[in-house]
Amino acid sequence: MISRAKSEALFAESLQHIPGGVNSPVRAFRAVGGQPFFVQSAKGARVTTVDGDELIDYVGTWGPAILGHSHPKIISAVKAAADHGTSFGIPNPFEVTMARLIKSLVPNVDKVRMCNSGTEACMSAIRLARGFTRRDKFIKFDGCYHGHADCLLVKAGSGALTFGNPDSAGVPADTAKHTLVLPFNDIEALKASFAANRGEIAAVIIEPVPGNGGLYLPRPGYLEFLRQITAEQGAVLIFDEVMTGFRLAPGGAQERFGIRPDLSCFGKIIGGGLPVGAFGGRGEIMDYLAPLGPVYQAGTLSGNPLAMAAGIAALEELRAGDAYAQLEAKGAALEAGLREAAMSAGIPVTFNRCGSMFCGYFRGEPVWNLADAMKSDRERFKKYFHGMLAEGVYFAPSQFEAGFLSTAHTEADIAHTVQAAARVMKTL
Ligand code: KE4
Repeated sequence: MISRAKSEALFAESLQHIPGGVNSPVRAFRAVGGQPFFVQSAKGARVTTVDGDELIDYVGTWGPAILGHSHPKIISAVKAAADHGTSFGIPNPFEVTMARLIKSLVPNVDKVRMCNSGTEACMSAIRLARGFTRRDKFIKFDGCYHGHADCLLVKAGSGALTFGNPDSAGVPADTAKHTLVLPFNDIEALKASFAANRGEIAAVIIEPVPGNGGLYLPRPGYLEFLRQITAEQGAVLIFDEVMTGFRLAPGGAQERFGIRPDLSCFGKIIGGGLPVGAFGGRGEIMDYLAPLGPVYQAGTLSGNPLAMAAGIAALEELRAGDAYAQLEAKGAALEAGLREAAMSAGIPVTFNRCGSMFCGYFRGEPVWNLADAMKSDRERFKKYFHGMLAEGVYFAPSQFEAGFLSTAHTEADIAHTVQAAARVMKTL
């Protein structure tokens, strides 16, 4: 078991100052029950709680920690940059280096704009696509999360083909109505939506490998069809690679699947753990952005020198070695071990994986979309989550989140995880 005294005291106080005691809802453990632990420090594949417990971390701060926590090259880059100042609000050389690095790794990006979160990146990309096409409607997919901008907190409306409904209090129906929400992996739904909104759809935004409903994969041919129909219909194809970017391949999912989106959104890894977002793509679209064009977008801390220094260090380290081969091998080993653990315990599990992103669902049938994912046994997941935590392994505190491996996870870490899973699954 992990000790909790200091975390509990901190959480009790945090509840007095911060809504729900957390600065982002998923951290509150509401999906798994119990209280969150507080972290004192993190190094490599491990986090250390304020009560002194060390946990093997498969959340990796939700994706940024692809090289493990506190990678020495990232830490020294941030320290060196900090000696020269923490923010200028004036162009600095790091911004040019970062833009050049992103373009070198993602050939579909002619120009890129830095911002401060994945939410900002996706929100801005949609505004840009609307400005470029002079159309209002756009398509997103059930289970895909693109941050918390109003137009993205939308669920399929009753007239799902023609308008969306708010999925959060505070989002006006007038805002939500322009957002069309379709099931992922459903080509017929795409065809029907474009037919019902001919000439009105500005963009389609998609997580090419959705990591916010757990993890599921595009069916063969699906992304290719999406690229074809958006090109035919004059809609901007936006790949939200905030999670998959620079993780599934040096050039992200678009490299792995060989698709050329018009715009791409990035975040997480390119900040090396510091606050960052970015969006980029075809130059003729990007040049619609202020100060060149009529689409406004801005940010006090965009291109912040510390975030840029951290992200540059991360991308250069990823590019230097054989990180992607390592991540694939680690992912395959973890998958094989967890499948074996479930088999030996006689527990039906569907395990989806793409490189170093994964999700195990407590259900025997395949998971290709959110509806499938919702049928998994969440009570079993809760027991599994807490059982693994007691074994010193921290998975995401929700069935509907992806897990992340890093280059810092060792064979011993994976062996411990798999042996612990074999023990815990027998108790489910
Ligand atoms: P941020 O605004 O949280 O930096 O990024 C939003 C975002 C956009 N697109 C994708 C594909 C994302 O996964 C995210 C954020 N991911 C969540 C994890 N599911 C962040 C964790 C949180 O909300 O605390």
